[in-house]
Amino acid sequence: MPRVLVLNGPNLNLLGTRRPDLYGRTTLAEIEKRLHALGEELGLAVEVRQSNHEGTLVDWIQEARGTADALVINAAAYTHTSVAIRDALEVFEGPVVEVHLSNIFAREPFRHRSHVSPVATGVICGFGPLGYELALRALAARLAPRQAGGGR
Ligand code: DHK
Repeated sequence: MPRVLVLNGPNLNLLGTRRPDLYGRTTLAEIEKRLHALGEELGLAVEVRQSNHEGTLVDWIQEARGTADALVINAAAYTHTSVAIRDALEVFEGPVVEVHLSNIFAREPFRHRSHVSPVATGVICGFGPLGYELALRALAARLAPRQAGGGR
């Protein structure tokens, strides 16, 4: 079964109570539960992690080489600042989906630049927690095109 690692960056542990006007009221634990259920439906083994630390995220991306087939990443604020996360993602062999709950392009100019996008397979932003589910569906189509109906 293809393995998907879902990584979340700083402050996403506060989802549900942090700026619900921007990020909604769904907690990270609820997102994780949904992703596990969807993973079962799609035939993907899903693991969800969150860290407030840049180096920890870099370590997890490095470890994913050989242990995960695909990555979903919401690097949160590090999206806009971290060359280290970008460089780690660049050497991951499988598909990478960049996710943001909010539409970063409709927000402050400093959020318009992503260091992740140039090394991502695709980007989903602005759909709240649904973005993570869309990312899993996109990966299912990539990793097992016949089963997921994403092949030709
Ligand atoms: C989450 C954050 O914490 C911000 O720093 C990003 C992202 C946007 C999101 O929309 O999921 O700028």
